[in-house]
Amino acid sequence: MNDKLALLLLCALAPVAGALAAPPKAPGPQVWTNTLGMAFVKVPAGSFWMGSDEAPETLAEAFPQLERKRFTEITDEGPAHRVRIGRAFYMGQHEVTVGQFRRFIEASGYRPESEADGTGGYGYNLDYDPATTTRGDAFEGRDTRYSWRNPGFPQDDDHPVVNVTWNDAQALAAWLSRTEDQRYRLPTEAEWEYACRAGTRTRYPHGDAPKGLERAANVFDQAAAPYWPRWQQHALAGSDGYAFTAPAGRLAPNAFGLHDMLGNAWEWVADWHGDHYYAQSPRTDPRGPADGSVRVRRGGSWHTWAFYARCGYRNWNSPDTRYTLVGMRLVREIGRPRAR
Ligand SMILES: [Ca+2]
Ligand SMILES: [Ca+2]
Repeated sequence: MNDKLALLLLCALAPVAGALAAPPKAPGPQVWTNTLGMAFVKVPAGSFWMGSDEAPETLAEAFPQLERKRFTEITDEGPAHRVRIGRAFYMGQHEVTVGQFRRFIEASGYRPESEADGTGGYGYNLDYDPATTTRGDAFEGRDTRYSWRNPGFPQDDDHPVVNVTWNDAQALAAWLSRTEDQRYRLPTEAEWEYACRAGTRTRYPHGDAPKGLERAANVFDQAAAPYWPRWQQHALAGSDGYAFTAPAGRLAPNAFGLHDMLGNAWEWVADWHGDHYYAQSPRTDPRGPADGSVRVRRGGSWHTWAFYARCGYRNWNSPDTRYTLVGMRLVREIGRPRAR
């Protein structure tokens, strides 16, 4: 081989050699996208410790700015117990967004409860004073000015939809199931917590301390505190960059590749709430009490203090509740044909 030919060969091979030498990319989550543009991540079957039974004294030490009674009000988080999730499922990688919800409304003709019942939703209003209302709600409402279309602060199409009810979530899941011939639903409470923890057992996926939460969760932080100066002492020390909702997926994902499980919007789950349910729940695929009056929501929101944005924290509302802080995320089942 003469020198010229050798040089030509070397040049031809160089890009290939370069490509082969490139370090392998870390594998991302396996993502599946549906007709509304919702991304879903496969969450494997497995077991985890659900709930929390930390002593009030321990929590008081960790959250010194909170009154002690707050630590005795959360006995529904215990006992911590081992739960098996019997089959893999697709979990929404993000909360359902405003744009996805709008496409659902336009395609289905569904009227969200806040509009159908004529009472509206809740919204942020700088001039609103909770002291002027009997319920003392933190936000103005119900008011027909507010709905999923308008929570009183600007939202782009990629922000999580709020002011949606548990019943609205059921309607979206049913419509998607019908049009795509799949089985969509809200996650069970156990699936939600399993997905939130993603293999961890600490208060937050990154550990027990609120510090660091700002990298993965849009909560009540230094960006939000100027809007609510009287709650300044409860703001996270760091800044996640958002005073109100953040575009879905802007902050770091957990080990399953899921974004915003904590913070941004509270997420409806399928289960009724039961104060003593964990003491007697089935150890495999629990589905919540057989009946009840309030449905569970999980994960905290853009307005939530760190203590209430733990993976184990449970809150609830009636299924027709719509609020500035509450949204949803869906599950798509794997390998289970839709019931006909
Ligand atoms: Ca924030
Ligand atoms: Ca969330």
